[in-house]
Amino acid sequence: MRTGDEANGLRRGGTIVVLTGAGISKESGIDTFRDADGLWSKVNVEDVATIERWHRDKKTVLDFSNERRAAFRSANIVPNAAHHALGRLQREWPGEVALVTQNIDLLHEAGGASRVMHMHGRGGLVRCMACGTVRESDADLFTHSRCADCGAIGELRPHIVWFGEMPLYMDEITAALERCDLFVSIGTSGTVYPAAGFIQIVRRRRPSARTIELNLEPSDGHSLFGETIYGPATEIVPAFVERLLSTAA
Ligand code: BJW
Repeated sequence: MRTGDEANGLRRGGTIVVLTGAGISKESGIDTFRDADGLWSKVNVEDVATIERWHRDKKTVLDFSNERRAAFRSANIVPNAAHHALGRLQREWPGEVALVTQNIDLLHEAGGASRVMHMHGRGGLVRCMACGTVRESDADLFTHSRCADCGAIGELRPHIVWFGEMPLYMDEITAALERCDLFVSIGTSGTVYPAAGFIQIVRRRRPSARTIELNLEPSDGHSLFGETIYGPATEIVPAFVERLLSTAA
């Protein structure tokens, strides 16, 4: 493990981009995808999370998302110390903190973050594939569900990004990466693009930026980061934020 103090030297008021993944919500009780006990060890990703599958077999895809919604509802899921620390960072850092998450849960918001870019969509929203309308809804979806806006039947889906679809906010995220002074990646395995390529964008387009990975263990792209810190998010993220804010004080 490489350690250091990348936070030191970051100019006061500089731009920070934080990318989070499933690992930050693990200690809140939400399974990751690719850990040994993760979601993809229980279900085949090709069966439930690709746009091709949606077009071939909507029922299977909708049943899976209904089950996930039910599991989220029944569990007492609350933000953990890492979410709260990032909320604090957004409030107290004397510059921009662009918070980008691959997660569909709303734990960053519940932890006090005011603006979150959910690049893989988020729970609590449905989208009509026929008219494109996005609406707040936590209701289960079925192949006979009808769009309240255009009347199409069987076109409503969760507003999340499946494999083969374009993630959201890409222009805004790319612009933030190209001007950032610090890029922090937290709790992501670095296997899913385009998020996995953000570190390369920063290295290429913003070579002066500090880069740091915080994760339970080295991600696929760990060697591309200038600094790495490993441990549970609830321990290492609050400590990192504390250090960053005291540097800026
Ligand atoms: C802890 C911890 C603790 C544990 N504390 N840490 C061939 C080559 C390259 C790319 C492709 C390719 N073929 C296809 C592609 C593209 C494809 C892709 O990347 N595939 C790869 C798998 C090969 N990507 C796409 O299709 C994306 N779209 C796209 O690329 O559009 C084209 C485009 C081109 C150019 C620019 C822009 C766009 C769409 C991806 C959609 C992903 N969707 C999902 C949704 C699932 C559905 C659902 O939620 O119900 O998003 S899949 C899933 O993976 C989910 C996650 O957001 C995403 C990332 O996972 P994440 O967050 O990294 O989780 P894990 O489980 O992998 O890792 C957790 C980490 O936490 C681990 O490292 C642990 O160690 C750690 N951890 N406990 C701290 N307590």
